[in-house]
Amino acid sequence: MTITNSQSRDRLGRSPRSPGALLRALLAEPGPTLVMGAHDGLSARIAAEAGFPALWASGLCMSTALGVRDSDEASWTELLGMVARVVEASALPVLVDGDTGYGNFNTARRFVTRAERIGAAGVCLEDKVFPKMNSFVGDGHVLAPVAEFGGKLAACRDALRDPDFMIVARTEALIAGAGLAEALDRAEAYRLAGADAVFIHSRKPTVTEIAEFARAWEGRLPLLIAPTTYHATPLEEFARLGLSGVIWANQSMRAAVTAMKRACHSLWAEGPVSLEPTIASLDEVFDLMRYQDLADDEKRYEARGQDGA
Ligand code: SPV
Ligand code: MG
Repeated sequence: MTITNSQSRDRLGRSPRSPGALLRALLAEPGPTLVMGAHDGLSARIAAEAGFPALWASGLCMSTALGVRDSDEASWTELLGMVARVVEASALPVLVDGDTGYGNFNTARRFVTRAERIGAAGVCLEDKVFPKMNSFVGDGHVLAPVAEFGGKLAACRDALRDPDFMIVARTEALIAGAGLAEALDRAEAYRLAGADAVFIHSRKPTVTEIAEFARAWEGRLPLLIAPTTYHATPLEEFARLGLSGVIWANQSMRAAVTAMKRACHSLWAEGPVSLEPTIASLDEVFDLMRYQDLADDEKRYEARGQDGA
């Protein structure tokens, strides 16, 4: 399982390779790369400190952090503002959840080129119609026509500057109940349209339909999954299926919801006494945000200024 990034990096953790090249290299390594969901600078920093080599800027989680539903209620510029925070907070490659691309081929390529410019490593686009609804909500998931979505992928590919920036095509065929054959046909069409990887999504409680897809796919492109509902599957099984990426899409946001609820209820009902030992100290927060680096830099630049005076 990939848990570290072996690329050479400088003192600040920056790599000489582009974010897209870094993500490509990770997905090409043997075994699934574990990609952690993030929704702001803090969750990105915590995921990086834990050891994850790449991040997923989750539409669900960024929407939740903005206080809105994952049904294209946040504008794409609002979401890219969040993505910028995720990118800046760590030196890790970030795969951006671009939902449906917010309309047609033109809005999708605008989104993708802006994501590239703010330093993301790739964008994942899904083959539903705008406005989409989160894959775990309801049954009204309408798939976009295959040719239209293929054209959208091709337009995005053509608009990019970095040839290594990744376009990941996500098919929602299994979510929409369209079946395995439709999912495979769509993934193949998206490969031919220029996708660099495929994200096959499922909301079944077991890995069975993902396993069927992965076996039939036979590694034509790197395959990514988000095992939100089939989380009990051992990671070794994902490796056996030849998966390239496993995205823990929303666990960090859900952990934060539980912790914030507990803290608010406890403070309201009982006051601060029982809460304090269960929450991060301020020193822990300052360490995470590297306040000490700022103090060190202050001394360094003071000295540099005196050298030149
Ligand atoms: C997201 O994180 O927004 C995703 C993955 O699209 S999921 O919510 O699991 O569908
Ligand atoms: Mg999403």
